[in-house]
Amino acid sequence: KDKTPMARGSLIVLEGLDRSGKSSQCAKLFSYLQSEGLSVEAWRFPDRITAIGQMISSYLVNESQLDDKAIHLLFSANRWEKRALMERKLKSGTNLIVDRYSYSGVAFSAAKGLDLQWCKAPEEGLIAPDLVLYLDIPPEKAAERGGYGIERYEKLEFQKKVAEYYLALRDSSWEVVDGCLKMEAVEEKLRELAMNCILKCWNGKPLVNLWS
Ligand code: 2DT
Ligand code: MG
Repeated sequence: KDKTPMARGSLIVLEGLDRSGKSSQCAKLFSYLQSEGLSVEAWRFPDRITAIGQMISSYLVNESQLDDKAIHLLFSANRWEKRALMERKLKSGTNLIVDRYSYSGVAFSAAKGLDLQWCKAPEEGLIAPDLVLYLDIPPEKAAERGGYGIERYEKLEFQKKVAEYYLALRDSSWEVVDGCLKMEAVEEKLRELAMNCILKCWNGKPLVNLWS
């Protein structure tokens, strides 16, 4: 009741299809917040550095084959292994800008045909993002942008399915930003939305878990 609100950092996630501009925008947002004197770190999932992350990476570059459910659980475990650190960072006032999170986890696996609820279950209890910035771009348009790489999933037909599942996962933490706008316009929009979110968290918006 008379709980003093705790100032904390915010968890800001960028999501979108491959070639939607996510990674560039993460980098830009990160430097901007840093230049504003805020405590901020840039994270990404999969985190390919850890032992689990290396298994994921070798799967993505087709050096290994894994059952669809097994790889789904590895992606999730890769987030779980960073959960405690994530909570400490947020509680100590550091803002996190994260390139992909549970929404990618669910959308990509569901696009392979796995049951949506089954895909969501292992994400339950991870920290819920304060803000999800979804860079919305038609899959055809994304495919035109310098082409896809050679990794698994980087194919137009598959990306179309992923896009459908992403939009089915939208919740109140989401802001859909038109990824077809000029890079500078997207950057400006993201800055504004991020600053707003950071202020709310600093003023004590409570930390909650997925899927709330
Ligand atoms: P990058 O291109 O961003 O490195 O992603 N993916 C990602 C999943 O299938 N499940 C997940 O939980 C996450 C985080 C999306 C590599 C690919 O991995 C997919 C693209
Ligand atoms: Mg990629």
